[in-house]
Amino acid sequence: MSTVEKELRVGLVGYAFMGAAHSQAWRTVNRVYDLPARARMAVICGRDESKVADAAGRLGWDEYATDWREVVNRDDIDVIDVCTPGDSHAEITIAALAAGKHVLCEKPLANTVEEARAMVAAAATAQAAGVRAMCGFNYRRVPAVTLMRELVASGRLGVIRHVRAAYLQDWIVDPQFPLVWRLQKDRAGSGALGDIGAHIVDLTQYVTGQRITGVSAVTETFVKERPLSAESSGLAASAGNGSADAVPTGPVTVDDAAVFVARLDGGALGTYEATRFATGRKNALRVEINGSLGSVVFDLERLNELEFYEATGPTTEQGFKRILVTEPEHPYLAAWWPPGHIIGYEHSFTHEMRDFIEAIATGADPSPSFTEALQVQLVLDAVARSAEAGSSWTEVEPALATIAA
Ligand code: SOE
Repeated sequence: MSTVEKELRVGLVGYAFMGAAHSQAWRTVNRVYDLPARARMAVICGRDESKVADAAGRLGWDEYATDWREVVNRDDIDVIDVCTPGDSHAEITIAALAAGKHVLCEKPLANTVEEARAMVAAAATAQAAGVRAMCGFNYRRVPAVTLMRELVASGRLGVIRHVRAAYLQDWIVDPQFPLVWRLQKDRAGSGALGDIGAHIVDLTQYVTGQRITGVSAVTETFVKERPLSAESSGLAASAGNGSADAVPTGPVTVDDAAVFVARLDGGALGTYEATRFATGRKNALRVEINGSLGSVVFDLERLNELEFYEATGPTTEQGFKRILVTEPEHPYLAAWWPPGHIIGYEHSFTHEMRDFIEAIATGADPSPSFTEALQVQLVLDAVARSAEAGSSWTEVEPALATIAA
């Protein structure tokens, strides 16, 4: 018997990759978890009417709309889920919070620190009126990652010395891959840095409970000019393209790769790599933490597993063990399948919706809060500034200090 009392009517803005992933999660969450509120997939919103109409039917939404302003101001909507490119996160989120809607905003929170600060301020004002805001760093909710954090927090790893993180993709290795919005600074804010670097910055701060305090970085744009796509054809084509029938091209204005070293406030050293040029690596996210008493390793391509090494007992018997993270006692898993019946990428989003619904219904503060997401944004900003300044050491302000200022 379900204990559901309340319906939360959701409006989702955006219907592409993340819109589809979030839809899947909204559709599943109350079928798996017994929660104090039930999500209703009320309306999906996007500018292109035929595409959003198609998405509404395919993804399971009651209705579609083409104007997000109308959606955020509707009296019958309780939650706004922002899955648009980064250039509209701040505007939609701030309007939705002002209209009293709970907001889930995709990562990275914004395209700039300034926008992120404005979003934090809007969330703080709305929170006083009982409105909740959360940023969608979904990988926190992979059970093995949550377990990793628990192991670090319990002291089993001792003092954390090293944080080693890489997020590797290869989808733009081909120079003929078109100039999509993710390769344009005005739309995406940054490239590999904000899109996938943001995940490893958030994950490592979450898992260790430590904050990155300073960085030294290099970034690179390997392919500087790309063919315009239908999506990017509004951009001015570059001149001097040779023959008259050559495909028009435009400049890539974001980084293809970002590599940096960091210090964390608990004394750990961090190394980070985010790239879209790791040929053969499709979506390879790996985090390794080394402490004085042990180590843990997470690899997204084997997301049901966690490697754990404890430097205890006879040295002849020490070694990394593989924990299969599918027991009902493991985070999030009691509601899914029997042990060994593995889960995947999409489940991280279902877990995200579960936690958000629970926070809204119980009045708890959801995490990652916008302040935590601002902390990530401050790191991204410091990485970009360090790279511009020839890798010079760049301090990262604490988010709380920047809000108070
Ligand atoms: C980019 O390719 C992307 O889809 C990111 O935007 C997601 O956040 C990441 O989870 C997978 O890769």
